[in-house]
Amino acid sequence: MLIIALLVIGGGAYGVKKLNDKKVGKENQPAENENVPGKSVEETKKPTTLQVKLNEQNASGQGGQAVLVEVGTSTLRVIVNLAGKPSSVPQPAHIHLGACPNPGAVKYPLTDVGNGASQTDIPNLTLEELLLELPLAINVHKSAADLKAYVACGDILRGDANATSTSDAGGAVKKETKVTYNAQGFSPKTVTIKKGETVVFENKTGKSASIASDEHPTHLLYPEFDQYKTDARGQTEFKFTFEKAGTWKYHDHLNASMVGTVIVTE
Ligand SMILES: [Cu+2]
Repeated sequence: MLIIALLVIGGGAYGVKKLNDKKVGKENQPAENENVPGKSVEETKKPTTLQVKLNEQNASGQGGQAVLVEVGTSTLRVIVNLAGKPSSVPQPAHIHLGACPNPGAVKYPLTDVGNGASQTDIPNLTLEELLLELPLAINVHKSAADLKAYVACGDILRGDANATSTSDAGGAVKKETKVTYNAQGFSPKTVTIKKGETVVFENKTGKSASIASDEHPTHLLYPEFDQYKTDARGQTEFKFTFEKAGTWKYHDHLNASMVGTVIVTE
């Protein structure tokens, strides 16, 4: 409830709807949306709020979430809330370059997390500007003395508002082919589809994975075919629509010996 209250103060109706679709969303839904089926007007607006799921690292018991919300005209407020065991020692937190679980250099320092929560105002930064700097991840460290131990990490991903741009405006159902990825590898290892069709990669390894076009690590054979660069980054399901005919080898970027092939015919 604290987060919701902060959002109402700082973020406006968009964030509240996204955060709390079930309950608060209805009250905040503008009346003019009533006759718009499916996609609401809000989704075409510039997002001013974004949620980031913070996944527990190293069995810390401290998963949680961060909310990024624009306040005023050019300040980005980052609110971190960790559930579970709050730590009594200050826990350094940063927005890092790169992605979980091993993000790179610090891009924006955040206020230390104390008793599971912190709030930081980053001046002269809008959410839109931040999203131009992806990939970024929010990382919380165990303590100043033990910076190398991570307790929570979350990739900053574009929100649903952007994801809807990939949906088919005509409403036509396109054919989807499923590839399951488990400890043994991709199955089926080779699939053949027609140009314009979609492959759904489902990660059932229980580990992080990121599907990418060969060759590792540059992924230049089909640069767009790279989960890391899409809204599905960090998700267990990655859908990709192949618009280029050819034989496209791919791999799990986080475990590059796992490979498969998608053959796309005209
Ligand atoms: Cu790779």
